[in-house]
Amino acid sequence: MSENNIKAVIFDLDGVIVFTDKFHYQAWKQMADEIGIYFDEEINNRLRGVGRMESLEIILEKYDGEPLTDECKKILAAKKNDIYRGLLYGMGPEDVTEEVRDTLAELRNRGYKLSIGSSSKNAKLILRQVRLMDAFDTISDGTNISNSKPDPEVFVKAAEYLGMDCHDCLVVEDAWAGIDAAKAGHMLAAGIGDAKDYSETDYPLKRFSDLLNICK
Ligand code: B16
Ligand code: MG
Repeated sequence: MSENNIKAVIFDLDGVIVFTDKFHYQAWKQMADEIGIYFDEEINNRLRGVGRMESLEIILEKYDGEPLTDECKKILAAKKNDIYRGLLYGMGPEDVTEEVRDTLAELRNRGYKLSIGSSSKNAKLILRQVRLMDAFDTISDGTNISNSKPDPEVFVKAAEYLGMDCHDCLVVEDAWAGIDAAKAGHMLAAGIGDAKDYSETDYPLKRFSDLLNICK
């Protein structure tokens, strides 16, 4: 075990373990085109780590038609999700790098408990597709929370499922909102990708396997 208190590692999924950004983009783009709303990759970047309905609200900032009912918004989100899931079924084990697989296995080998902490309601489908279900002790995802990141709920639930104190958990995130969620949950936060240079990040990761220098 390491010099710090870390006993468990909670991983965000999208942007950390797998990269489904392009599928989110394609699916939202198709939905937006159908109802004539402008959507681009820059707007898509703002959706990282943000829940599905909250993402739709961001996309609708460009909508200037008649106000949409909640029912209508649900239909739009469901349409996007159908397209997105269709794309996820095309994923396979090759969509996870050897570096990620080896690092997860080594962390377990060193005695750390591992969990997923993802906003996605499709997390289990993704993990099944890439054959990573067995790499984690538990999964906390969009199906067991009522509040999206930056609320800490998804990570606090993960700690609870693992039987761990929040102070003993390290969260690994690519989104600023996810780092804020970890800090709000009194956890340490490692940032990769966009979150690497965020001021609230405790441990910047140049690459995924850098985790092995933190969790010794
Ligand atoms: P779904 P993460 C997040 O996953 C994605 O980053 C975000 O773009 C997406 O809107 C959210 O999941 C909800 O996903 O529509 O599949 O429930 O980064 O928290 O693993
Ligand atoms: Mg993410």
